[in-house]
Amino acid sequence: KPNINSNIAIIGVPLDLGAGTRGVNLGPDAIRYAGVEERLKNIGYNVEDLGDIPVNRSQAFTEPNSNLKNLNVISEVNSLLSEKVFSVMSEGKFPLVLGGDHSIAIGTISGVLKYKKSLGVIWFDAHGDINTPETSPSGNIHGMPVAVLLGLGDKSLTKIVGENNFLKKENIVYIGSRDLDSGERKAMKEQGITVFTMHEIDDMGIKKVMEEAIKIAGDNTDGIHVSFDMDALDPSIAPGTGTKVPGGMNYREAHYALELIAKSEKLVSAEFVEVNPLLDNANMTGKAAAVLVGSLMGEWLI
Ligand code: NNH
Ligand code: MN
Ligand code: MN
Ligand code: MN
Repeated sequence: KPNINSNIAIIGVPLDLGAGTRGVNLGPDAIRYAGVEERLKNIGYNVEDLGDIPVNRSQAFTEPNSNLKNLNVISEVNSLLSEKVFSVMSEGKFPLVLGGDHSIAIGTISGVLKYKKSLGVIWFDAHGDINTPETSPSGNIHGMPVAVLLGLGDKSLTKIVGENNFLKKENIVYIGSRDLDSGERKAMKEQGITVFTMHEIDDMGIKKVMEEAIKIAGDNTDGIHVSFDMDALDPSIAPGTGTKVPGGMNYREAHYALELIAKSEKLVSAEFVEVNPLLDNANMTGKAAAVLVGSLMGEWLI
């Protein structure tokens, strides 16, 4: 095993209200049924599954035309998740969060930030997820978590992170981007955020990209968090996700990227999101997530 905390706490977040397509709430169980816990136990981790964060759907879809759809439920779920992640880390455990739509990164990462003040984040995604309510083309909050973590956007979301607790723009790096909205490109440029799009992966190769990404997220920080949106992968190997974009990372690029993060021995927390079993083929995407967790946690080491 690489030098990663050997006590893992799995937290499921069955939330799909941040996405435009229904069904990603079924993602946590899809990853569980793909055997993620057994996989980690087999390589020597102590694993406990803490079950799911409750999602109260009774208040959902009351404002379908809002530019912050389902804000109330999403704020509530993320507050609970943030507390849970913080308490897990305070107990000396590694939080492995299974989504759910990507809005849950607000809860996961804010929880980690309460424990590790200077955190690096590696964001694998076809998308930028750095929209604000003003720039979002959809009003779907899963397209906004990075903005919220940087302190931009609606107060009821940024307050979950906390005034003096925001992620630093120099500590986040994107991998696999290929579908950015115009407001997102502008925000990324203005903030000076490092973005390794698919073009850079083609150009530099995944090894070079990851060496730079690990430097950005890992040098002068208290550790690295991996936020892995399954749509970073090419849709041919991960069809069960709501916003597929052609030309994504291939199987070995994704695994090798996560293996290099394991090797860095700087990993402190992780989340795998946007698995939608309703769009999938025999849980291919849930299985892909479970196998990627293995690579991130050092399963490849002999
Ligand atoms: N950029 C679009 C939006 O903000 C799509 C976001 N969808 C994602 N993000 N799956 O990862 O609505
Ligand atoms: Mn995303
Ligand atoms: Mn995405
Ligand atoms: Mn888009």
